[in-house]
Amino acid sequence: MASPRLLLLLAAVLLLLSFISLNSRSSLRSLNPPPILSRSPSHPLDPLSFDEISAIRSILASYRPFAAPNPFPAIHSVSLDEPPKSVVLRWRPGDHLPARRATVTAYSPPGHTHVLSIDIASARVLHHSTPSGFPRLTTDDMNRAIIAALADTSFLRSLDSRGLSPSDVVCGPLAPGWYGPEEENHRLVKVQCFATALNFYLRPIEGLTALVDVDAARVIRISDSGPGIPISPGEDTDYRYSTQRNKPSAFSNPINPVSFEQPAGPSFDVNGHVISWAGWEFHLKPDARAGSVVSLARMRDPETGEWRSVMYKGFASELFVPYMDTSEGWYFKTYLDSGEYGFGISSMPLVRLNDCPRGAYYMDAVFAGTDGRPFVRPDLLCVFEKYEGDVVWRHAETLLTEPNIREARPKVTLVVRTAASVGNYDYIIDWEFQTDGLIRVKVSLSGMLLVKGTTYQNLSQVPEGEDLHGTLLTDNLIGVVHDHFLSFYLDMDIDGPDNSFAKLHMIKQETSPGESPRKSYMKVIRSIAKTEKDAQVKLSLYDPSEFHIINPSRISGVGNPSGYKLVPAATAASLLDLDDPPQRRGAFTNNQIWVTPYNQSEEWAGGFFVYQGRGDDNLATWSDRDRAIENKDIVLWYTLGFHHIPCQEDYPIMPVVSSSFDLKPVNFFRRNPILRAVPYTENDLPVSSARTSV
Ligand SMILES: *[C@@H]1O[C@H](CO)[C@@H](O)[C@H](O)[C@H]1NC(C)=O
Ligand SMILES: *[C@@H]1O[C@H](CO)[C@@H](O)[C@H](O)[C@H]1NC(C)=O
Ligand SMILES: [Cu+2]
Repeated sequence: MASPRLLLLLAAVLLLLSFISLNSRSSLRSLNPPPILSRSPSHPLDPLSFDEISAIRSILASYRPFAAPNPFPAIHSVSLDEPPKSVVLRWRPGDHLPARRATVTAYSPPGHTHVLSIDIASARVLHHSTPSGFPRLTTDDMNRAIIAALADTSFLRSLDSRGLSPSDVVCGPLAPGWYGPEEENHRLVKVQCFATALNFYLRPIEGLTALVDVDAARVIRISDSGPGIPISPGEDTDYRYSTQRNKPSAFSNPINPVSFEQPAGPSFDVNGHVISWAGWEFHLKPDARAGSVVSLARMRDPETGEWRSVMYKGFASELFVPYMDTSEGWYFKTYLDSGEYGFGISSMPLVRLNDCPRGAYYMDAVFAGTDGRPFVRPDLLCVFEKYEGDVVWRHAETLLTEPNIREARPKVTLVVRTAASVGNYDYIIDWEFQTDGLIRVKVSLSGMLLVKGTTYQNLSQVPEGEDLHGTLLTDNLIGVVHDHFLSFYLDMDIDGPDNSFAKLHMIKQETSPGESPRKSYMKVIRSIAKTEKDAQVKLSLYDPSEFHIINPSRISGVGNPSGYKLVPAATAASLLDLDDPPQRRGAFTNNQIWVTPYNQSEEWAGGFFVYQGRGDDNLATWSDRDRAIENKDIVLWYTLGFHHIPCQEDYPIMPVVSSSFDLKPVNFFRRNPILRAVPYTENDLPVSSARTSV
């Protein structure tokens, strides 16, 4: 247990650290950004500014169908309608910005979804369509559904039978998925509640669900399969430091505050939304649906000085989180979090010094509220340099005695981070850039498990053969088995838009009699995908391939095409039936890799409208058109997956579980691009040393 004096000291150190962090922020070699409220766009891909969103609201308010006396619709999203790629690629700093346009999704109850395209300068609505499909919920929708449930007499009776009144509960607005005609033609929310507690997620009121028609604010049906299932007391589940610090704890000493040294300050530059660092340059913006979007990533060739394009646009396109319990209160929990709730809009401000280290640069977001007015979400993104004590390349020569060769270079990377809190779960997404041209995309999961109430307090009580659909975590709580899949949109433009997808298939080749003492070797067979179906890939350890995006017109001196390869790491595939309704909606997980021809309207792997969608407009349906993809502008899609069998350590809050994938140069550079990286000496860094005892 830390002594009060130590805590005081710690507080003083933290205070000091926050001053240092403020100082290092101002010493960034960046143009000091103007306050977010007065910032105007300076790049064709810059997100809509505060003023632009205000202007769009005025345009909508005087647009005949929405102008008084007609009711103003609920605004579900307002985002930049990016100019065509060819226009963005031609644009140079100093040029006029291409026309600023926005796409607005709005909804007029009951049942009218609007998609509008707006030209801001001319204050005109260019297109207005009323497609079928529902946009993600607004917070007003969520509140309306919860209030309706808590006003329903039969719902109240069910609460009352458990000794609870509306003031004793916290309720969640759950997307119902799509299972047939019931989930069509009207917007639905399933409301489930928890008994109040700081960590209410661990006190489910099991089995009680209100199916609510959102527009009518009316309860359609109550199901209650849970009387008799106790509500966990949720003792000792508050995870805040303010309550934990006074507990007798830990047999180990606390770790002293840690930060890595940058005596000369950070090495990245921020110019509006353009970040540059160590030969990299990219455009970075917050997005209400995707969280963060990295665009126009390019790298300066260290040998020629040429700027070389790597990726036009990359972002987390959709998530699929199916829970594996088929009972009435659980079967529908098969979330598509980005399209149903919005990843960016669910991201709260990052916690300085803890979510991102000292020296981080924070970027605010401007989003539109349900009324169409702009609001600022501060610190949505952070950018920082990372040093974990790793090595980027090394060699110690043992066969030469003279000269004595010991060469090692430290690995420093640049990280872009966001953290979305979609209900109980937190998703940290990192885009990490390395000096050798590698981009690592890392996903880390934390937050609270969705748990199920049970009468069991000990596994010994569970009848033989009964499937708990999860792990008994503590008395009366089961952590339900589930998956997480995140599909990434990766519009790779290796040395220009026209690229091909090459598979380097590795097979066992047997030798012919007498050829060699060896019986077999691994042989690489290279092929180019002609159409989309050739590029639908299911990963397999015993049937491996490398996956390259290459530029067939950019050939190195020795004849290899310039390329980047996709390198999967630990991942998981969905085991649901292809015809299971949730799997049809999450069909982008049917393969881990897909390649589609570039099409500006195919960006959301689960479809543009996901809420109660049937899955008829998604990556799988696009790809099944089997369009040509050879030597064309193509988009790579990779789905990273986690199977999650909860365990006791995930309670009451989960330590992060991470996985990643890499985009790694292959024959892109003539040779190791960081041969001239400079090693550190003791003059570069203040020396500090560990406590030692003999
Ligand atoms: C739970 O069951 C195990 C046997 O499976 C038993 O050893 C243990 O004592 C039980 N614990 C409680 C609290 O009942
Ligand atoms: C672009 O995508 C949309 C939506 O999937 C589709 O309707 C359209 O036909 C596509 N265009 C081309 C040229 O494939
Ligand atoms: Cu999980």
